[in-house]
Amino acid sequence: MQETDKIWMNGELVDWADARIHVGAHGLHYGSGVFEGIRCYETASGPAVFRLTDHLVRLHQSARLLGMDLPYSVEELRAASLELVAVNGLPECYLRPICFYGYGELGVSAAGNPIDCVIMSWPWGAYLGEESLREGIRAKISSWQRIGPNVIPHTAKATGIYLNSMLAVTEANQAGYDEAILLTAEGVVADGSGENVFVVKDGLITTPPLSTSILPGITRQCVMEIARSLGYEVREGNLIRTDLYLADEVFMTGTAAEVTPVRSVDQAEIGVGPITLELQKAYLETVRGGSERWAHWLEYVDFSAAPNALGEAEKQAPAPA
Ligand code: PPE
Repeated sequence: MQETDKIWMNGELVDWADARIHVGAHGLHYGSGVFEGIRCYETASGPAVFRLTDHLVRLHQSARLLGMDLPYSVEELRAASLELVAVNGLPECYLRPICFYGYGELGVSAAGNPIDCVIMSWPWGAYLGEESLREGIRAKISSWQRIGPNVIPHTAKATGIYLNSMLAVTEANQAGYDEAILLTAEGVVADGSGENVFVVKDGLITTPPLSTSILPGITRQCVMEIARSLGYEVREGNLIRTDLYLADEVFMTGTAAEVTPVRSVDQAEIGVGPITLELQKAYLETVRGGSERWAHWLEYVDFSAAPNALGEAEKQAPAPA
């Protein structure tokens, strides 16, 4: 990963190399943490973090589901995120807030452990490779099932859940595919290892309902609203694997993946379709401030709060010849 200058850690900005935790941290042993993935985009009015508050509200909800009482409010984490982007001086970056049970007691019960809160920011390009947004990706139905709602609350973006995603994406990659699509124990389509899934058939756009062991994706919700505003009918409904095989178009959404076309699922060739590309274009315009209607989704970074940040970056840039 590309290192940046500072990391926000428990209320302080520390140097990237100094953001350390003890190996006895509870979160390392038991996956007891919650996190977010957020993108900041450069816009005509300066860098803006897309739906920052909504992501931090979800972080708090994830924590509640794990019984974690986060020591920082949404407002405090929001201010910290905006400050971090300004200090690191990157107009386009990915933000990763993570809160986990830290070092104190070891043992499965988290009682007695402090809660550590960290925010990292660094440049993260296209999630599934530069070509993926144009050419689409090849997905494989995973042999690993999505964890059920009574296994771990899937509504929480909890770190431990991602072992399930890691197994699925590793299996898919080893079989030569770009990404995995997971089904639930009942056999309906849930999501990708780090994205929500949509199917287009005869002009109708369908995505699995929130009850289907999925993360309530913020990009999913944006794309549903954008699609409806463009006149498409969007439905939340159960999908089975053959709906993917027979789809006119399949695409995935996520903060990291944005809107990524899926050009094949297993052996079924689907191709990259026009509705997917239309929604991708509308989404990418929206996140970069190109849509008045959704302008309220952008939360602008105040670089004047960290006057040295951009100045330092400029000073390090080679002088023009
Ligand atoms: N499902 C899963 C399992 C998921 O991890 C994500 C985000 C989504 C759906 C889409 O959610 P949203 O970002 O709110 O639209 N996955 C994050 C990447 C995980 C990773 O570290 O890799 C992300 O997109 O930031």
